[in-house]
Amino acid sequence: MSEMPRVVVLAGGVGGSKFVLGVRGALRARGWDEDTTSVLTVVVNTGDDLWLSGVRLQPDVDSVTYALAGVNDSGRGWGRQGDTERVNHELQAWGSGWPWFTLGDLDLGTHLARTGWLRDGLTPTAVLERMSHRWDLGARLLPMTDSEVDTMVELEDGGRLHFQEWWTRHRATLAPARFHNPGIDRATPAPGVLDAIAAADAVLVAPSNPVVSIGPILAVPGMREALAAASARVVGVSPIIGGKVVRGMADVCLTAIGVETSAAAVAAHYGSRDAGGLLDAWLIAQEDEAAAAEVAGLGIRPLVTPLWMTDAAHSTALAETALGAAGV
Ligand code: FO1
Repeated sequence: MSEMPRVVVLAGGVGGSKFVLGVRGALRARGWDEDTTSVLTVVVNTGDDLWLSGVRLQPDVDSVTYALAGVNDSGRGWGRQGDTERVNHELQAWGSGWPWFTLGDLDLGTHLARTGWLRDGLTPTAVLERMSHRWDLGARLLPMTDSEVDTMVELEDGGRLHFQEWWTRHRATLAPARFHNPGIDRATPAPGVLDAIAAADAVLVAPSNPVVSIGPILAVPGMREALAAASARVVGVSPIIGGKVVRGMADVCLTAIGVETSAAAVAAHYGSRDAGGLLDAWLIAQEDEAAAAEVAGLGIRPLVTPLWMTDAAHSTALAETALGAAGV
């Protein structure tokens, strides 16, 4: 391809951010002069979003933004590098928010700015567009939808709580029966999402949580149809390496929806595009090489490649392999 390919990435938080950094790196490494912002669109999960202490939090949107800006706390996996917690202590003293949930001072600046603009009547898409101008992100970020569709967890014991409480307070230890996003049936993809998918030369599915990160994106009405109709190939990256989740508690989410924690089972969960599913190709780790035949049997092209994104160079190499699998 002689022109810069147009790439759409579907992404959640930590795995999504590292992968998007890699895609930006791979596009930049190809040596075009063009700013990658015009060709790289990231559709970000907003199912993790919540209202807390009067502000709107968008954890996955912020993780991707901060990572592309180079201001993320990469050790912790969320929030800003070198953040402090003065305001958080004050909020705790007032009994505001959740005692187990930290709102960093710099991070709160983001939430306050966002909430102010939402209160002024801007849509989440317009807010994110405005926020993207602060740094040279090299990507256009779009929320999956402008509707508020926060993820709720219904427990085996009949209880029901916000995903963030289940994840951060209980560390996914309460047995989940179901995850759902109230109102998602009436949501529509954010402006620009469907056009970006239709115009894409490659659609990449980041190695994010298949249930609570990629799941909500695919659940927005119209999204699956757009992906099925895309002229680009859809290439996914397994979030499972050596039969284990890389980080977080995605295995608990997978078990809850009856999917085994394996590269082949997640591929089967997404399904082959030829059979009405999502994927044309699936990148699996060398540790999971034995799963390649099973993936091929699903009608999905397996590609065995190193998946550990331990640094920028590895993320870029992985993204380059994914772009190659998409034929660009
Ligand atoms: N994760 C935690 O484990 N503890 C926290 O106190 C916490 C605060 C927090 C604040 C803002 C933000 O954007 C994310 C935050 N996260 C925190 C991460 C987040 O809860 C989850 O890891 C993701 O939503 C799951 O992808």
